[in-house]
Amino acid sequence: MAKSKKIVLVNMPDDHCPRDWRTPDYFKTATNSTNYMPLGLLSLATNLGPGHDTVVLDAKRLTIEDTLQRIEQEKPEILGVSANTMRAFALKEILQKTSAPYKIVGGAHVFRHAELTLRQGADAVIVGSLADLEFKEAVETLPKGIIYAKTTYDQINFPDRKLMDYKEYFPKDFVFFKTQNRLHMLSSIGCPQHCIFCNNVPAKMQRKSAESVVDEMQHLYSLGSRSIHFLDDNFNVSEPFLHKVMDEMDHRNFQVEWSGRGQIIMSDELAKRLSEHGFKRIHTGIEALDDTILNYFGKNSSVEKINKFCTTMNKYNIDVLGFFIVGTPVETDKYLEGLPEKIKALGIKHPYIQILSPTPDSEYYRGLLNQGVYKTDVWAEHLKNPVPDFQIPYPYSTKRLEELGKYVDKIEQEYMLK
Ligand code: B12
Repeated sequence: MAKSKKIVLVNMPDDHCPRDWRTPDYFKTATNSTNYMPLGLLSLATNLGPGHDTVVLDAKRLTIEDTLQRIEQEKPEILGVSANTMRAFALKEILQKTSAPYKIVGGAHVFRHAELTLRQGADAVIVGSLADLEFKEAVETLPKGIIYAKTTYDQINFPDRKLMDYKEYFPKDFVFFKTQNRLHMLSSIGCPQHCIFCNNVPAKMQRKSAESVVDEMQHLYSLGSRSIHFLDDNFNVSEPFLHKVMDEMDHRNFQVEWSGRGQIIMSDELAKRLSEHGFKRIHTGIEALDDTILNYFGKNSSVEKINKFCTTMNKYNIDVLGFFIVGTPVETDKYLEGLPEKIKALGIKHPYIQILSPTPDSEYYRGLLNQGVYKTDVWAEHLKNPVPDFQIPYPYSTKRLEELGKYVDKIEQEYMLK
C-alpha cells in the first residue's frame, strides 16, 4: 500500500488581481453572490480517494499573505494549485513563497502558459479540461514537467461537496434574485461558440451522463439545496441531452428548482418541458441588441434570434439573466441611448451589463495588438513578471471609459431599484 501523503489543494485569492472594468460596481459589493464551491479542487480530492490527508483550501476571499500562511501551516508534501490567467500574480507568489517540496499546477491558465508556469516554480503542470486520473497518478510518482491529461467524465465521480463546509456556500446576500440554499454544478464543459472577448480554453465539449447529472442534483438536494444552478460554459447546446436529463428526473420522480447558463437558442418544445420541470432561470450572453455589434463579437446570433428566444422564455415563465457588453468601437451613442428600453421591451428580468475588456489570450486582445493599439504585448509582459493590481491600459480614451462606467451603473441602478 502506498504511503499516505499530506496534500493541500488551493485556488487563487482575488487579492491584488488585475483591475478589470467589467463588473458593475453594485455587484462587487455583494461578495457572497458568486461564492461558488471550488469544484475543480473538490473533483481532484474526491477522485484521489481516501488514503491521503487532503486539505481543500478555497482562497478566493483570502489575502495572498493569509493564503501563504495557511499553506505553510499545513506543511504539505504536495501542493496542488488551480490557476487562471487573471490571477498570475497570486500564482507566482504562491509558487515562489511556499516551501512544499512538490508543487503541481492545473486549471485554465496552464493550457497556454505551461512552460512559463514551470519557470515560475512549478515542478509539474497538468494540461487538460479534466485531470483527475493524472493527478492521482502524479501524487504517487511525482513527475516533472508537462503532463497532458485525458481524463473523461465517465472515468470519475462528481465532486463530493461534503469534503468541505458546504453550508458556507449557501447564499447569504442576494443581488438579482432570491433562492433557497443555491448550489452549483456542471453538466458539461466546453462551448462551440467562438466569441472574440472570451478567453476560454480550447475544450472539446464533454457531457456527463444523464444519470450522473441527476445523481449530482440529488446529492445537492440531500445537502439541503433547493435551487441548483448549472454553471456550464453553455448548458443547452444539446436539446436531446436535456431531454434525457428530464427523462431521468421523471424516472426518479425528482423535482427541484433549477437554472442554467447557456445560449439564446432554444426550441419551444424544450422551453416548455424545462419549465414544467422546475427550470426557473437562464443566464445567457445576449451581449448586444444590434446585428453589427453581434457580428463584431463573432456571435452566432442576431436580434431576430434574440427576440424569438425572449418571447419563448416569457411564454414559459423562465426568467432571463442577460449579459450585455458595451464599449465596442462599432457602437453608436444612439444605440446606447435606446438599449435600456429595448431590454425592457424584451422582458429581460435581470440585465448584467459589462464593459468590453481585452482579456488575456482573447481574440479581441490579439486584434488590438495586431492593429497597434497596444505597442507591446502588455499581457505577455505581465504574465512573465506579474505585478500586483495590474491594470491594462484602456484601448480607447479614458473619458470614454468613465462615460461607459456611469452609463452601466445608471442602468443597473434603475433596474435594481425597480
Ligand atoms: C465556475 C467558474 C467560476 C466560478 C467559481 C470558481 C471556483 N470556485 O472554482 C467563479 C464565478 C467564482 C469564477 C471566477 C473567475 N473566473 Co471562472 N470559471 C468557472 C467555469 C465556468 C467552470 C470551472 C469549473 O468549476 N469547472 C469544473 C471543474 C470540475 O473543473 P476545473 O475547475 O476546470 O478543474 C479540473 C481541471 O481544470 C483540472 N485542474 C484544475 N485545477 C487544478 C489544479 C491541479 C493541481 C491539477 C493537477 C489539476 C487541476 O482538474 C480539475 C478536475 O478535473 C470556468 C470555465 C471552464 N469550463 O473551465 C470559468 C473560467 C475558469 N473562469 C475564468 C475566469 C477568467 C475567471 C475570473 C478571473 C473572472 C474575473 N474576471 O474575475 C474569476 C477568477 C476567480 C479566482 N479567484 O480565481 C476563465 C479562465 C480563463 C483563463 N484562461 O485563465 C474560464 C475558463 C472562463 C472563461 N471562458 O473565461 N469562475
